[in-house]
Amino acid sequence: MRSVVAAYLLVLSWSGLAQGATPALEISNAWVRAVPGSTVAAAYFSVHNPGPRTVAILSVSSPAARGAMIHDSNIVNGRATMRPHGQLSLAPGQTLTLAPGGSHVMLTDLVHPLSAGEHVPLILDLGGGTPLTVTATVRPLDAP
Ligand SMILES: [Cu+2]
Repeated sequence: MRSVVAAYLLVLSWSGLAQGATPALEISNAWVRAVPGSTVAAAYFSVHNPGPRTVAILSVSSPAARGAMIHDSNIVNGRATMRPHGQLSLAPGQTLTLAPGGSHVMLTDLVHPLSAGEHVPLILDLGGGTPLTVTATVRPLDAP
């Protein structure tokens, strides 16, 4: 009986901790550029690490796409290229902006074509604990 009570108290304090915990990363301005007729789309956001430790986004997934990966854009010999970035590491206090022409999350094999105004969840795996879910808004092709 005593162990049951102890376990119950442990659960209570654990859920209290979880509720009081702030997300490890702060995400703002999450959006996806809609490309009509395309099965791929790029997602962008700003991410800030307010905590005292380095936090890494290990991977990204989305229910809107069968594939998702972090990409870098570069101009090599006058041609735009993309390559996988691996994880995104943020030092304490650091802010990173994923934006057109730079890093982005490549959504591949979209479940259905995206249209402007739609909301797309992005699920960020921070390595352990609950993944961070971000809602990105779809903007039209000509969004800056
Ligand atoms: Cu890409």
